[in-house]
Amino acid sequence: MKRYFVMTGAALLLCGAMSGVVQAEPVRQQALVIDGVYARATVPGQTVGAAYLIIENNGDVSDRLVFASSPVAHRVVLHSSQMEQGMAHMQHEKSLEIPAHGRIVLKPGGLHLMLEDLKQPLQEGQSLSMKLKFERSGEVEVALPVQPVMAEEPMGKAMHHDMMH
Ligand SMILES: [Cu+2]
Repeated sequence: MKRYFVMTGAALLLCGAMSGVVQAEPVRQQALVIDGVYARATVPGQTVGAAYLIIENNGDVSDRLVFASSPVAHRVVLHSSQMEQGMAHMQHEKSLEIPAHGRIVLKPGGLHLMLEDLKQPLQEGQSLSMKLKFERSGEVEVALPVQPVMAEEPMGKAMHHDMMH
């Protein structure tokens, strides 16, 4: 079994650079549009994953992301990360404001949703579901395609960040 995962990981790394990025359909929930969602595939031994998305608020009042959960992880938490002296430094955020007519982008090296204590590895090509709970707009479920480990990102920061866990 262990060998299987090792080989899968190696295959993912090899294919990663060449595969196209699968786009998920935007999800609408009241005044919010959730777009560009994806999670990053994990490498063998990795117990946390990261998910990214864009939240747009077309309403006249601000909203707030207050909770997230996924069946593949014991906890999903919101993190912000910053580079400090060449090291990625992460901070836990309790909630995230989405200003009226504003747009929040979760991306590698910045805000992200951290899937902690994974129950299974995240493999490229899979889709995982995540529930997002907003203060005003309520709960919405999104399907995140799992992208290769090095999908669409400036190498360095993000990888470094993942390796820190
Ligand atoms: Cu994090």
